[in-house]
Amino acid sequence: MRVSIIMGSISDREIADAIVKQLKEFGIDYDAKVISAHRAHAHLEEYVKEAEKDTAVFISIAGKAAHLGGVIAALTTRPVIGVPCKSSTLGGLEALLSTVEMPSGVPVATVAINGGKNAAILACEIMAISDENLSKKLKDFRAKMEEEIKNTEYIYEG
Ligand code: RP5
Repeated sequence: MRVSIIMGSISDREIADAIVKQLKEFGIDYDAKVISAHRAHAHLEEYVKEAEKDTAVFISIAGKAAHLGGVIAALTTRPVIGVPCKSSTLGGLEALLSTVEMPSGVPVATVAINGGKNAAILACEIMAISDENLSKKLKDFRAKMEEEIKNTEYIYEG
């Protein structure tokens, strides 16, 4: 099983890059596509229906009127993680609210604005429920973070 990443526009590619980087570190297979919910809705439906056969988790990346995560969630019962993107106009708050405020019944698990890395980690955590190998990788990942924090020194340079 893999993670399917769908971005609303190629302009979201930096967030996709952060997700792919983290998934690769965990050794998780992925697929990444650009499919806008409003510019290509028929293609989105076709893609999600086909992709869900091999997909454990979908990650949507969208900015502005960010309905992509909600539309994907409407088309599948696989978990959907939404990454709201920062915009030059409203700073991403609009995308955060559009993504997180799903009406009851069809959830989108929403991470922080531009939170691609956390989206990948959360996808890994979901997949690790039934995968001992992934579970161990997550524990090692946390231990490494803790070690880095312990080794971080503060030196006053004033
Ligand atoms: C959303 O609108 C995309 O996800 C992107 O974040 C934003 C701007 O898209 P472009 O106009 O750059 O294609 O649909």
